[in-house]
Amino acid sequence: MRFDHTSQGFPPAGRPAAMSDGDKTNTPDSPNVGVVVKTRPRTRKPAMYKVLMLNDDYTPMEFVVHVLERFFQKSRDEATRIMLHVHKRGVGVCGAYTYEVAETKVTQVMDLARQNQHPLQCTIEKD
Ligand code: TYC
Repeated sequence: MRFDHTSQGFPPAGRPAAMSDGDKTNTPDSPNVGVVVKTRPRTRKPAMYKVLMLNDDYTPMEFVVHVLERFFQKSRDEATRIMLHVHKRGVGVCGAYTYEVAETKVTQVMDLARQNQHPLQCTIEKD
């Protein structure tokens, strides 16, 4: 059988693969040396968007509390606190999320409100 490089024993024992004959970048005239440069990790925190809930005269308080529990993972006490804040002040924050998540929450709230014929409105505001 002829020598088959896909079988065991290639590259030949005693020569590390990284320094095989094919490495043309590390030569006596042009050795692999250079300045060590520290790189700053190029990651950015995603922009956050607040979901705001608006007051109206018709949506039942209990429905708003339900929405805050279901879509914003609030406890009943926290949901009630936020609902009463919106009722008294006109607007309140449900939570802060990345853009797509915030957009999805607004759609979910508005869809459920429309299905139940409530005029409840919410919007997105950059954090
Ligand atoms: N103002 C409403 C009422 O008196 C209750 C309400 C609270 C509606 C918060 C909307 O985002 C809202 N039934």
